[in-house]
Amino acid sequence: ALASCAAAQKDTIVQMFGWNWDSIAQECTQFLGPAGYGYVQISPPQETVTGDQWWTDYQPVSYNLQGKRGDRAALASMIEACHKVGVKVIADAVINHMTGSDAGTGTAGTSYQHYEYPGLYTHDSFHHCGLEPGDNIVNYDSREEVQTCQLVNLADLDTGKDEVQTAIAGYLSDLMSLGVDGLRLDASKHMAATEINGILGKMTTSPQYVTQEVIFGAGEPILPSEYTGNGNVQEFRFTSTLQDAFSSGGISSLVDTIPGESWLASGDANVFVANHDTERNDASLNYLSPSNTYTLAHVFMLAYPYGTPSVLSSYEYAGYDDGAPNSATGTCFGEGGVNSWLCQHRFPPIAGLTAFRGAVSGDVSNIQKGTAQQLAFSRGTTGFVAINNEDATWTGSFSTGLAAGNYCNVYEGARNTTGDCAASFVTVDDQGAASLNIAPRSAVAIYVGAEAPTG
Ligand code: LM2
Ligand code: CA
Repeated sequence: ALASCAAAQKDTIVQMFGWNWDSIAQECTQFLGPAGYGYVQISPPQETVTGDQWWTDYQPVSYNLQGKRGDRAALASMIEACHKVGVKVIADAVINHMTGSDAGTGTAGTSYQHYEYPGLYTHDSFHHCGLEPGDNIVNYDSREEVQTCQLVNLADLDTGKDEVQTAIAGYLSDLMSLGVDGLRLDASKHMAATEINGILGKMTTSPQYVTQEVIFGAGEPILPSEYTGNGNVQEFRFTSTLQDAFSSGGISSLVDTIPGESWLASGDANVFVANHDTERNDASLNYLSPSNTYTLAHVFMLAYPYGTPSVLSSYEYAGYDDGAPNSATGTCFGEGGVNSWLCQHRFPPIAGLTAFRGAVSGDVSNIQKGTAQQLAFSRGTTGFVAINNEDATWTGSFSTGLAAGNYCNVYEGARNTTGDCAASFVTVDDQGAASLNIAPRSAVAIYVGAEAPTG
């Protein structure tokens, strides 16, 4: 059941996957702040192994804040720029492990070997679970194996040890000292919830927001709900449910089935249509999904009061390993072709629905359904959305819950700063009804606060 009195929230997170710090600073000022996004989630900021692949970010070499995306000074000034326009910063914190590769030199010039990171960790800082071959996790039905063996050969920190917890807490506290507001704890499932609690307890300042990556696996012993004492937890069942619904299963029942029985409570959940892993491994919709389903799923996520939503902002890729394009040469403008920035956070429906989410409050009401791929609902008396994930127009008179008036259709984009609608508006009559022709694979969204200009 939904929590009652769902309040307006400026809580939308944008995961700026692969963006460098200077570009994020610019985008905060130019777009994210004015658009009403609550947070940017940045790629892991610490020193990593070198290479062109995106995933080098997930192999820490040290906690020196000099990675591919910029140095400590650039990080600090990005945080300042984002704060200036009311956008908070969440750092992706890779704390379960260090590198997978044998030996090398990191992005800040630190020489390392597997299990030896000068001045930071030595052989004894790591789990050596003894599983043949290579200490790697195979069996996800074993809690011990998942948490003390290695994820794809990545040297697994002994996060139960006091000195390891202290070192990690020192790194996270350093991020906080630069103004970081929140943390995404990478690979949380691979650390005991009590150990994460120990690490957070050793920090000098507590983060304002924490989200933990604990991928739900049917039948597995480690449950997302174990981690709620530390902060939010990512609800991957939301992601797969939207993928199924928008691809084939039908969206009309989503208001009845989300959240599912054993899912995280709304206040504990962080949800997304896709993240950087799922967009690559078919565990979600992605930018290549047909028939506008990727965008329409975002409309549902942002309109529906469940969890804290994250919008992935990523880039086109030809292969799994492809790293981000060079953001120094521009991000949201002037590029095309393979490996270009997608800027999902600027998609007019996504920006428009982020504004909607920041303004509406109230429970889901006035639920209206057409076919199994058509769903409309109100958020109390403050907003209304109709999603037509069908190849035919959805025509009808809809109860919106809103007072009579003309409202901008923010599916076409947020109302602009001069008060004009991005494109068209919807008229609500004295009974709160609107006559709509909703185009195939499209949506309509209106809310109190985005009225159409009069005259
Ligand atoms: C995560 N969450 O738990 C991240 O969201 C996910 O993106 C990370 O995997 C993973 N955990 C570890 O932080 C990525 C990527 C992997 C990549 C690792 C490490 O999905 O493909 O593994 O980062 O960079 C790569 C190679 C893999 C190799 C490993 C170690 O793809 O074949 O394993 O490095 O050298 C031998
Ligand atoms: Ca572990």
